[in-house]
Amino acid sequence: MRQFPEEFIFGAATAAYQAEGAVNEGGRGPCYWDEFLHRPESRFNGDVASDFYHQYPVDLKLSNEYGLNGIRISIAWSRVIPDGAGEVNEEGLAFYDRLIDECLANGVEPVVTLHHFDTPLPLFHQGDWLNRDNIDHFVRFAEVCFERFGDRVKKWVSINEPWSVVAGQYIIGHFPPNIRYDVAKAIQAMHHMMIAHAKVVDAYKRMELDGEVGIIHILESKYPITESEEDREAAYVEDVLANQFMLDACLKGSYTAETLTVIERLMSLQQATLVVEEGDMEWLARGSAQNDFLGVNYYASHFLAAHDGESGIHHNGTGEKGTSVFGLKGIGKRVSNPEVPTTDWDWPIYPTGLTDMLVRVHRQYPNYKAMYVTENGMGYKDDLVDGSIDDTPRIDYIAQHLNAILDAIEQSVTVRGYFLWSLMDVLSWTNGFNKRYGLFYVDFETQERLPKKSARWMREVANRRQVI
Ligand code: BGP
Repeated sequence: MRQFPEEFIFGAATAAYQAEGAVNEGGRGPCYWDEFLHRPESRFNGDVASDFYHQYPVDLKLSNEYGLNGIRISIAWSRVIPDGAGEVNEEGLAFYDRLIDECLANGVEPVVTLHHFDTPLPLFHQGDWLNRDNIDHFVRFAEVCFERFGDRVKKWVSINEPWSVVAGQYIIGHFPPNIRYDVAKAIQAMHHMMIAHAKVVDAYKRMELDGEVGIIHILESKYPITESEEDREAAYVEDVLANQFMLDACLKGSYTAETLTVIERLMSLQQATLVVEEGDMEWLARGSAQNDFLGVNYYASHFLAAHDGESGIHHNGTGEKGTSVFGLKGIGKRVSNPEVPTTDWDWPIYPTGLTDMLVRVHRQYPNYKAMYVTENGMGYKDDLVDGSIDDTPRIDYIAQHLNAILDAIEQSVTVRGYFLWSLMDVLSWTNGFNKRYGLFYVDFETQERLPKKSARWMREVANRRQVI
């Protein structure tokens, strides 16, 4: 039976706003989600979430008991620098000291993300990543964290999923500031995020710390639904926008001519041009030479058809299967592939897309050094029956994706770890608490944790380093 490499990390992931709660404790300032999810029409918010701020000793003990040797956590920028740009908050730093020490005491390596969708509110109101000042504020925050935790944290992630941030903020509109179909803004913000990433990598290396630093991208493969030229073009354009533009930035350190042709055409559809300031491309080049790894988040792939009509998007945020619509003028339309099953939130379950993506990065960007699959998992409405949770569909999903990783490793791709999204059930940004991903079920009334069937299965997988 195939085995994962000896040093392979079997971990699970969390993110500050989705897990911590305690939004008014420890001198924390608000991030933009606090404001957004407190509108009267909001169905949920992250005030308490999974109470990780207080429950982390329980979660780390469980991680250890269930065979995990890695955890992704993120540091909330607004706990450390409450307004994003001003004074550093010692209480915030002290919380992460305790959390990191608890990870290490349990033999669970912390992989720490600096930006997981949670820009501090004042900086958000100044334009977030569309405002270039955000870059320098973010680099300062990163330096504060490197200085304080760099002795104990050996794997750092600058930014989690730039594409999801800008797609949510400027295309789908389900993330604040809720702008729709503005592909030009999305592209410009991604460019700034990639400069920020490069500067953070450079800062880490300048500080001569002895760990690794990288970035995480969500990388969903895009396939034409038919072999027609028009459908192939739609898949190609969505791939350049969502994947290749940023892979070029972080791994090549420059945008290739093919990438720029697509990007410039998309900008011109909105009478815009990509603004690249003097020195930007030098930063990208410098960053790309110093990355230690690429984190790949993978949940789904998409099947594309040509689309001549206006843009139209419906986000399925409730789990009402079959309600999603995603069509962008000048790009294409996501369509269902009858041979590919989907989750209740309409996410196609297509593990081959993960193998294809890992192999593609390996071939197209041979300087990537190492990849980690930093998120993968299945949103599911887990039912508590007689005090236990049978989440067999999630086990099947994870097994298929672990096998997809083994397929890539067999093709010489360097993959060093797998982090399941999520460790325990957490808040889902636009879906709330009924879209669960955790290995550990959370009773959000009592904050009690209950290992699901998948947790017991995962323990066996990690122990044997085999998919069982
Ligand atoms: C990724 C994010 C995570 C997590 C996950 C599941 O994009 O990095 O924070 O939320 O997706 O997404 P959702 O909660 O929308 O199902």
